[in-house]
Amino acid sequence: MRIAIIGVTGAGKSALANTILMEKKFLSLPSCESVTEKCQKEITRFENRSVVVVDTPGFNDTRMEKRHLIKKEVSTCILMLEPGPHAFLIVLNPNRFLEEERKCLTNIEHLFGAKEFYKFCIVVFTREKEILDAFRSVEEFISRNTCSDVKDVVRKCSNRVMTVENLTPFSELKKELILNRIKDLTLKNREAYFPHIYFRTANILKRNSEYAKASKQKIEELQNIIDELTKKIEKMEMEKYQKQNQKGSEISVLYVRERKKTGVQKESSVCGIL
Ligand SMILES: Nc1nc2c(ncn2[C@@H]2O[C@H](COP(=O)(O)OP(=O)(O)OP(=O)(O)O)[C@@H](O)[C@H]2O)c(=O)[nH]1
Ligand SMILES: [Mg+2]
Repeated sequence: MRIAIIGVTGAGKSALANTILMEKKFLSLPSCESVTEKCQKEITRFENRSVVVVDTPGFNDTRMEKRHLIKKEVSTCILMLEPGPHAFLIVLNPNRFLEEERKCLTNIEHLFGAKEFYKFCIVVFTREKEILDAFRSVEEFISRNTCSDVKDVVRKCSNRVMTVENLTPFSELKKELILNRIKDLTLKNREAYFPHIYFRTANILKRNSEYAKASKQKIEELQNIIDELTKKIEKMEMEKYQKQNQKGSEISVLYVRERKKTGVQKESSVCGIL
């Protein structure tokens, strides 16, 4: 199973990832700024299968505001979940739904597309204890105490919602509850994974980089061949030049010798005349 954890900064994405892994592998801190800045991938096991979990930075992050940076992280996240995620956990803090959260949901919808994407999503409210201290169920909390945007995203996810308390100690039971919900979704989708354009873009990026690597290698090989051929040509030219030089000097020796001979002959004939 391959899972992407997405949502607003500070909602508890990294804490949820740790709950699933039952280990503190992801940095989770109280902070007024975003803690996770890059996607991180970890692997755990569930029912003899490996489960890949990718934690992401908040998609509302002010420092990630520039859309291309968010896109880059989305591509990284999808690449880490190759050939594509089976589930997206949209993490929300039940205590907050302000402009940031609204912006985050809009960004998510923008980045992943609409209808098809929500087939792979589950809304996860962290701080379960606080919800269940005040309401009988998460459904009651949603119907009585959330705004229309939250209701809307829950509806888009076909009412797939769960609550998690990350601050209690790790437990096998909590891990199982979460992963069973994801397994149900995966079975419902017949093990299909999210086939979004970003997944394709990520693959194209990867293929391009492989192609670039192969091309670089090819260019280096060709350069080596050219270098060798150049050396051979230079050597041949040198030899040719040396041969020519040798011939030239042989000829000039012959010439000098010939000149000397003819000169002697001339002299002797002149002497003879005289
Ligand atoms: N009470 C309570 N606090 C939680 C829960 N989950 C997370 N927190 C706290 O919320 C704060 C932020 O949690 P993170 O896991 O760092 O949040 P994040 O979504 O990964 O934040 P970024 O990495 O900044 O995007 C931390 O202090 C957590 O301890 C929860 O279920 N209950
Ligand atoms: Mg985080």
